[in-house]
Amino acid sequence: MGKRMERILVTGAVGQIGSELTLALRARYGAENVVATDHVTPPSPKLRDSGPIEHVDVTDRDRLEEVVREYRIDTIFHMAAILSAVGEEKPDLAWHVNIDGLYNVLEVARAHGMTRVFVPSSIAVFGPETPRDPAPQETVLRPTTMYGVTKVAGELLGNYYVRRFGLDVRGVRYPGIISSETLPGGGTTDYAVEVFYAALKTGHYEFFVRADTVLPMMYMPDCIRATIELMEADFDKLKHHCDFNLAGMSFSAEELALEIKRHIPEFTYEFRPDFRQEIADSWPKRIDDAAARQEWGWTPEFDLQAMTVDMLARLREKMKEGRL
Ligand code: AKB
Repeated sequence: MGKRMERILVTGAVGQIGSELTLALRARYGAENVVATDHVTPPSPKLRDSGPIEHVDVTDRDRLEEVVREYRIDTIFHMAAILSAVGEEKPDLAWHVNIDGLYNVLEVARAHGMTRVFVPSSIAVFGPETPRDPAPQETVLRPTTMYGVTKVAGELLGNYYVRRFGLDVRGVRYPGIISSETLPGGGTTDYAVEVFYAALKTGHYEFFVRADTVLPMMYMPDCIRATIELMEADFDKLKHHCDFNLAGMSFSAEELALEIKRHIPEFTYEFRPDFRQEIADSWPKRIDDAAARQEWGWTPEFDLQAMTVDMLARLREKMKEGRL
């Protein structure tokens, strides 16, 4: 099993995945052992008041190292990143945060002899030359976005640290993540989250992709479980490290709209593709995640139907509490 993860730091803890991952890690490893860090202050009292919290911009190595020292951190979940759509608008920022930030995290982890580091990758590592249905584990990685370029480099860098320095770095290629707690910021798959909020709040949604756009997606409870299961897996059973394909479900934008309409019959929608369509078209429709299944026993639980029921129930609850 290797060394235990005892003192954990999460970067990007205010983000879509980071905010829910931090709470899950606090529940599992003890609230005082999980330090939430971000360059912005968490708006959610749940995150702010449930454990230690520090201001860290991952591009500032000295500050990161200071917090690592102060809390005697042995494990980092590095969730801070610029996503695909913002990355196309600000490629310079995407490079700085995703590459320089990652390099800082890996160097600090190496210098402090850390137990383990989680570095997320994405379906954005694939490009138009990759087989789309499904994208194999071992395949062409020629993305056409800056985000994708940084994610390929991140996988290579993580694998390099495993081989060259013996640092235990692990990561998955996340599909689009659907969740009810924190909105995603600046991704191409954001429509699959926004549509739920719009259906409940205004009854109408304008998709920024075509009706027939099919992308790999995953519901947050599966995403959190996959992340923790990979990090707790036996190192000796892993042949891959930072580049596991990870599948949940796949559906077209219209299939998603119709599924929501089954629960909210008055919901209306239209399709007005913008620049994000080109990004979506460069990504696969489905993912072959046989390696994750074989090496650490991955199995998703949520399909489109189960996810829709749960999302609507959680968002209705938030609405009642005045949090939507
Ligand atoms: C994005 O759309 O940029 C992200 C991703 C698939 O990595 N959600």
